[in-house]
Amino acid sequence: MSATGRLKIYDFRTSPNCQRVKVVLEEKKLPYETIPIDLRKKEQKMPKFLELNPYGKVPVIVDGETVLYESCIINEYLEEKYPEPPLMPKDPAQRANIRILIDYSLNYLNPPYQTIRAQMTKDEKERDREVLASAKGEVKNLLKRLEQAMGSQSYLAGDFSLLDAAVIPRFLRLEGWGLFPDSSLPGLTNWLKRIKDRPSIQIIM
Ligand SMILES: N[C@@H](CCC(=O)N[C@@H](CS)C(=O)NCC(=O)O)C(=O)O
Repeated sequence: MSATGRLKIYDFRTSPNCQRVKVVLEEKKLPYETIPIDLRKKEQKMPKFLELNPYGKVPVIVDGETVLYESCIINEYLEEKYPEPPLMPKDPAQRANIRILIDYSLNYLNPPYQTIRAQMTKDEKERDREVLASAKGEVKNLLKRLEQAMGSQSYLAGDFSLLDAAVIPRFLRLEGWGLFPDSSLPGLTNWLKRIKDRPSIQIIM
């Protein structure tokens, strides 16, 4: 099925939530127009933008008459509306497991991830080393579940899927903060190396 008109994404280039949607748009080779929203200028809180997304956040996509926000919901919509190439397995149980792992990686893992982020955005000398080390340890510990789920597969759930798209922006940041490569997470370390060869990932790096 081809796109009805050209999809639009309201985007802030470095936003991880926008990046996971752009990965799916690229994987599905959907033509799209990027409308930059400058979060530093609070453009996301302007009345015109709030008409699109009452939460005042990016991303938003416009597909014909359809206006959607919430990155993971947008990705599910893209998968249903533009099923080729498929980014979810056919089996309902496998699909449910992917959704559990997306939720786990974005929500369950969020508290220590945000602690690291808060520390890393400070000047080096302002960082609390103990807090940082403990949060890094906690994230690595939580990532063991993804490492196990992936096993010897090429991507987190076998073939490249919405799970890889959902979590890659977070992993690129973890790598930037020094958590990867990690010999205690060899599967995820290799996956991170491999996934960066995909053109869809290169556009968010
Ligand atoms: N749950 C939303 C979160 C969206 C979100 O927090 N977007 C951030 C950019 S990464 C944003 O727009 N922040 C600006 C603000 O909250 O004012 C999603 O997955 O799309």
